Amino acid sequence: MAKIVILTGAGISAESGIRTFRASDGLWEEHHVEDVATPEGFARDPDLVLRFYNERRAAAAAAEPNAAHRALAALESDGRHEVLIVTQNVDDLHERGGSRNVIHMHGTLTGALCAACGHRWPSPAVMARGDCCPACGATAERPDIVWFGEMPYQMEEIWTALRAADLFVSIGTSGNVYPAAGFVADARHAGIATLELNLEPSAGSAYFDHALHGPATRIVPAWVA
Ligand code: BJW
Repeated sequence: MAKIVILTGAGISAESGIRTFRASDGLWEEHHVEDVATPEGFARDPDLVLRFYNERRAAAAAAEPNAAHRALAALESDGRHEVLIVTQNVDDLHERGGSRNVIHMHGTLTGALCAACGHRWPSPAVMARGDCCPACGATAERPDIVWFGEMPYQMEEIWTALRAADLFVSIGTSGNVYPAAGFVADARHAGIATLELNLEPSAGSAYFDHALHGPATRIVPAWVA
């Protein structure tokens, strides 16, 4: 069975109505993503950061998986491919679209994390300052999101899968944020075929063997078919 590792980014959820990061210059209410998605930003203004994620949580819950999410789920269940989706997205549209083998390397909007003891548990729909950790009782609840300067989740598992893959596919990501942006170079180094599916050429475009450009809901089902 052909082993395929698929990296996805905000572009795959764009047509479900979820805003990408680097559209509108990466600004959210005049704040740079880098300011609301850092431990320093959270320490400086926790209410702002909690509001940012409460809004994103509501937007993700209201969104529906699109044809690109469903096409990847069909690829996984066709019995001919071993598919691992490594997503940078914190929404759950891959799972709701039917995918089973998904790694959320940047965390999830549906998770809470204790900054004191590292315990992880399901997030309330609206996270407020002062909520306690169910494991240690500290009032250190934060979104279970990997912010800039923090280590993404399951990196060893991702690199192991990447080294064993026959094909690496990158979908809907600008290729600006590491370590995910480096996967294509890692794959090339390991002699694995690489394919980019994106609205436009990404920052790492030159590294890919092949590319298809266009909206994900058109080009992902076309590639899978
Ligand atoms: C469509 C479409 C449609 C639109 N159809 N396509 C060098 C090496 C290693 C690290 C660094 C380095 N230099 C700097 C760093 C540190 C930093 C980093 O990368 N900074 C950059 C700004 C340079 N990285 C980190 O801090 C990471 N941690 C880390 O490196 O730990 C140490 C380490 C070292 C070595 C190995 C392992 C670890 C952590 C990064 C955390 C990122 N967090 C965020 C926010 C949290 C999640 C959230 O709130 O949602 O994650 S930032 C934000 O960017 C979010 C995204 O997951 C991430 C990537 O964005 P994405 O998905 O690519 O979205 P966009 O908007 O940029 O692009 C969308 C694309 O879709 C575009 O190309 C569109 O054209 C396209 N598109 N519509 C198809 N319809």
